[in-house]
This record gives sequence, C-alpha cells and structure tokens, in this order.
Amino acid sequence: MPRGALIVLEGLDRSGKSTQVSRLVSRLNAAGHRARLQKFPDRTTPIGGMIDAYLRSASELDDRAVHLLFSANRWECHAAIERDLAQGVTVVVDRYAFSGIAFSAAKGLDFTYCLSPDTGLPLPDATLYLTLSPETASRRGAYGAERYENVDTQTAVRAQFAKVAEEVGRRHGDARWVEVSAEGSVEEVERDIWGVVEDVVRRVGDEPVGRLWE
Ligand code: NYM
Ligand code: MG
Repeated sequence: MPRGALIVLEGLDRSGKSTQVSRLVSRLNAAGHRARLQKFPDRTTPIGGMIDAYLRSASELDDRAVHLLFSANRWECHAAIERDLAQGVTVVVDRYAFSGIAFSAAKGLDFTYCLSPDTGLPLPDATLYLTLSPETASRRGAYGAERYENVDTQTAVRAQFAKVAEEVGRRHGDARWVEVSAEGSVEEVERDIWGVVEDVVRRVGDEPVGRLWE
C-alpha cells in the first residue's frame, strides 16, 4: 500500500495557516486520499495543557523548559503520525519543529540547541511556508492576546524562519521547503498550496519516511 505524505504548513501568526490546513484536508479527502489534521501545539494532552497555560500567560516557565515541552508534545504524537503514514493516511500538520526553532531562537536561545530535541522526528515530505508582509499582517487586524502575538516578536521570528529555511535546504534539499505567498485571497492561497501538495502526495507513495535533521 502506498504510504501517506507528511505535509507541514508553517508561518507567522495570522498568516492563515489554520484556514488553509482545514481546506487542504477537505480537498485531499474529496480527491480520494485519506487525510487528517494534526495541530502543534496539540493542547489536548497533559503536556499540551502546560503549553497552553504558558501561552495564555497563566503560568511562567523557563525558556528552555518550554522549548523542550513543545518538542515533547511532538514526540508524544510521533507514533500515531508514523502509524497513519504507514497505513496510507496523509497527515497535514499545522506548525511543526520549525515553529519550535523559530520562536525559541527569536527569544535568544542558541539556534543549534533549538534544533536538537526534534532530531529524528518524521521528516515532512514538504513544508509550505506561508509568507506575509508586515503591512498585510497589520491590515488583518489586531493580534490575539497570547504570548508572542506582537509586532516585535513576529519580526524576530520571521528572521529565524529564514535561517530555518536555509537549514532545511542544506540538510534535506531545497525541494522540502516551499514558500507560498499568503497575500492573496483564501482561494488563491488554497490553489497555490494544492498545486504543490497534489504532486507530493502522488510522488512519495513508495519512498521511506525520512528523519528530521539526520
Ligand atoms: N510555538 C508553536 C512555539 O513557540 N513553539 C512550537 O514548537 C510551536 C509548535 O505557539 N505563537 C508558538 C507559536 C504560536 C503559539 O500556536 C501557538 P498556534 O498555532 O497559534 O496555536
Ligand atoms: Mg496563534
């Protein structure tokens, strides 16, 4: 049986990821692929609950401690992801290790340190990075009330995402990281994402799943 594809959407807050991941899952299922959504952080687990409290500023945590919790939250889900991929289900992921690196490195944690706890996770077949200019972001209205949802942090995170893109290209090849402009309408962005994903899903069926940063 051909395996499913691991497709990640990344981007700054308000880049439209949540809208696009749910449209992508629907479209894949409508096209006859089995697909499901996985969101990180997954706030439904006990570790996710600690992350949620931190993001809502209901708790304070050391920067390294919370970095490791975000990674642990991915590790507690990896077996289910790998099982689904093996059974032919495409897993569409809303944020992954790349957000983990970008947000923690933006706080000043060492870039190489930030990479290491996610080493060995299933490697996405494609990561679609939704790009948004600061001007468009500000036109989309006020940020939410969570930690990191402010212009200064988002600017620093954008710079770290550029480093992450380079690192993915260097370690895993440029084809694994695809920039998609999120400036257009929901339908335009959806069409651009579909143009990439359709090919990936068809192509990876008999390739083994790679390992992140290995
Ligand atoms: N975030 C997300 C991190 O800082 N590290 C991570 O590993 C992940 C997956 O959590 N501002 C941050 C980015 C977001 C915040 O995510 C909550 P969302 O997608 O807004 O629920
Ligand atoms: Mg958010």
